[in-house]
Amino acid sequence: MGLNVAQKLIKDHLVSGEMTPGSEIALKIDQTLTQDATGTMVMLELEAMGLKRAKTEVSVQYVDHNLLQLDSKNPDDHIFLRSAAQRFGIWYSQPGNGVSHPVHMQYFGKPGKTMLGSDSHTCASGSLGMLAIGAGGLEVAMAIAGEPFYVRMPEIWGVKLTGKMPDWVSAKDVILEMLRRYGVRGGFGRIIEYYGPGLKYLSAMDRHVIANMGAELGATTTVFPSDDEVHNFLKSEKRGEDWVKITADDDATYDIEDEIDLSTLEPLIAKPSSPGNVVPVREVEGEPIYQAYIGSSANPGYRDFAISARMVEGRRIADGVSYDINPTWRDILEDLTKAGLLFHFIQAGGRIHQAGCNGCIGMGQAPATGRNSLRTTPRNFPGRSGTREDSVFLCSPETATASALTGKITDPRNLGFDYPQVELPQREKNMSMFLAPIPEKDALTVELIKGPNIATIPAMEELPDHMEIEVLLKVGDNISTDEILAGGGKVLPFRSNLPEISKFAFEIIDDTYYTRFLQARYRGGFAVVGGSNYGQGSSREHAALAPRYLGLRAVIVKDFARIHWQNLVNFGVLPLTFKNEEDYREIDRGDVIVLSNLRETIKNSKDLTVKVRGTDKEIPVRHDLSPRQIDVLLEGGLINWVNR
Ligand code: MIC
Repeated sequence: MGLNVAQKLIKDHLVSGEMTPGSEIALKIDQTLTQDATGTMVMLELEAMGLKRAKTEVSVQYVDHNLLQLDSKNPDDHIFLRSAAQRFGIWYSQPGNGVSHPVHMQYFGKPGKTMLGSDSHTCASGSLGMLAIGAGGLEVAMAIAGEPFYVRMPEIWGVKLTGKMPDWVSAKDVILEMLRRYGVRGGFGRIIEYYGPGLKYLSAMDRHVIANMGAELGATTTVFPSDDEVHNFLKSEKRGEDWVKITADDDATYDIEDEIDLSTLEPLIAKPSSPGNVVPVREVEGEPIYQAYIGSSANPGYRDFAISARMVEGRRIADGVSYDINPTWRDILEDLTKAGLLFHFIQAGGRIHQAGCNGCIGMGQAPATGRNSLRTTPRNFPGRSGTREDSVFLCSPETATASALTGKITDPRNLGFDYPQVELPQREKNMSMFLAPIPEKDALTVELIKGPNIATIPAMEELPDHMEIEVLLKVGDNISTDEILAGGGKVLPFRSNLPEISKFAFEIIDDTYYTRFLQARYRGGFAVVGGSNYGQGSSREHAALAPRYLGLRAVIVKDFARIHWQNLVNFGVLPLTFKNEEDYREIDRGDVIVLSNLRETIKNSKDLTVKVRGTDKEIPVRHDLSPRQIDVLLEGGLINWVNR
């Protein structure tokens, strides 16, 4: 039987396991991507493993998240990362070069290759016919060291695209349509593969928009075929020789079949505070806005900026609106400047920011309390913008810019002028802001330069056989890692300092937690109980590591998001799910739960019983760990496991 694109990519990289959905497979990893907010930990982990040199074909360390230099912490991290990249044979992309995902696609992405990245939006490179997956930093460190990546074989969800998008509708509306239909857990355990005649109207960068936000559907990744459009893209980047054709066989099938007729789409918008809260723009039209924000890895391309620039050309942004222009990468700034388009933004009253992640992860540009902010970014989880009481909507550049012009949420079709046409520029290849790896003999003598804020990861003890721990926190559905451990200007500078960053654990939910966690730590730790899709969003391993450092030993939920579940295991936290979802009601905050004979039980069975002390409640729960993960957990986490 013929294979689809995802199956071909997996088959070519399969190290062990069966390609049967649900069973654990191991994949050879060709490329890695790390960014500064997760990369400092990765480099410390490589140091702890005693790695001599990266074993991948290409590994790149980007600096794009922590660009606010309020004091020496972030610049110290940049210098550390630069030294570590040189030490381990990794490319280094300097601050100012731009957001990892589009930059990687432009300079390093290759059809047919696998990539593991310590950022959940790594999947964006699926736009080129790569198998690109987001994971926790420790797993990326393992991949850099040449180890395979373990993941459950996903189901392949084929989405056939037909028709052509109408004017004022663009790629962002396609992924918002997927989120409207299926919500933030719709892609769990799946790879989304787009195919069909509609593809010819989607440029490689449009596909990046769609692949990027597959993360918001909870998908393992997204893939597109490597077709003529990908070839054209690589040729325009002067890398035509890197192209190989990868398309689904004629008789290929999918585990799940689906279709979107692009011609029926209209401008869509995700309301606060979930990317899954999608409605047509016309339903919320007229609401006053405070901010319109352009850029981020979710709308990074030249087209996205150029269309917005043409829309504001010769016009003024509405009074009182902050129109924030975040040119995702340096080349975009060059191209917009050469084409004279930057001028239109400036003249219309736009605020120009540097190339990087910026306000997407709360590093500046926070909106005013309760005021509506329209963003082309991928996420609007509560508080992620940096403002606790925020009201963030996600939409296309067309909708954000239309709303900036009128001062209220506006369906761009109602602006009353024609849809601007955009020509893609001829660009020069400019790698001047990359530092290439140096030869191994020189690299081995490079010293790691650690500023005072860079702390070594403390040792973690193995899984105890008996736990009697208090449930300190009970949360509902869809808790994101932004709520477990926030980003933003206050917290991100501590990404390389676990004791300090742990002070912010769950702070967005309740800022009294830190002291209560510390007290619980001395009583043997604590547990968290949650609803469905626990830990959705970012790949940040700090969201597992910081609570673990404070004494988190078990999390019991209805179900987990993929990357966070894996991160919990990697740092020795027992992830359990209720066998009967209604039992979520049976455990309350303040209850002390008892887990006995744990080490033997998890080895021999998937089923466990949680007792609630002082009651006769016995609650059946499950773990879904592979034998390898059980070993890791018994050791107290992946670092201990690797060391032993
Ligand atoms: C995000 O979009 O949430 C981030 C910030 O890029 C994260 C990575 C991080 O927390 O460092 C992600 O997506 O994994």
